[in-house]
Amino acid sequence: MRALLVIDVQKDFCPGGALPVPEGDAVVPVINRIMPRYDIVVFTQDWHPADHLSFASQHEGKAPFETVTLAYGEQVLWPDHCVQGSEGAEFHPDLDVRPAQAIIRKGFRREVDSYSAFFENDHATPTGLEGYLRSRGVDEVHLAGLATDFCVGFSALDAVRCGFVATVIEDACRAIDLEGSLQAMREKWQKAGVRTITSAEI
Ligand code: VGL
Ligand code: ZN
Repeated sequence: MRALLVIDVQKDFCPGGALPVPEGDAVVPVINRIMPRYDIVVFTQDWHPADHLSFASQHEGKAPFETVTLAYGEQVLWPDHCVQGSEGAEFHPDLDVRPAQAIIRKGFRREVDSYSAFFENDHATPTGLEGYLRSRGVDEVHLAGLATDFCVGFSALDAVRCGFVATVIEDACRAIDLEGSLQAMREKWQKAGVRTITSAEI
């Protein structure tokens, strides 16, 4: 069984949102087109409490895109985004939500961010996605969504770590690209054995 993981295609990550990924909305038609090709489609949704510690607003004297050290290590600080129940946390209005068989929410604990769809940023607390996919007989995952160099990227690395064959569909993703983070992620993928394709190759 092959699953498509659609990562964080939410208003706040699209142009006009709180943490816009350049051309973030360009992934929507690509994802809508490819979803019917998969046995299983899972969406993720970044889902933070209003006082989440990944928000610069929670750290005196800190600005977005600076870093702090939290209990589990270094954490980039972001503008407030994807607050639980807010409009910005909604999926992009043009994303076809009908094929989603499960929706995994992440980043809902104040103290821990969660880029990966599989584990929170402490690299230990599971989201439950691994068990969901395994119990549904999945052996291979493809990844699409936002952002290539954060939530998509770390999800792909953790997918391999969980024993799935993992492939990122590059034209179905867009990057934030903070200080070389996209190139750094590509190198991590290569070392870990994450594959990359374009949607034309599916
Ligand atoms: C993301 C930064 C903060 C992402 C989520 O979806 O890539 N990036 N929260
Ligand atoms: Zn977030």
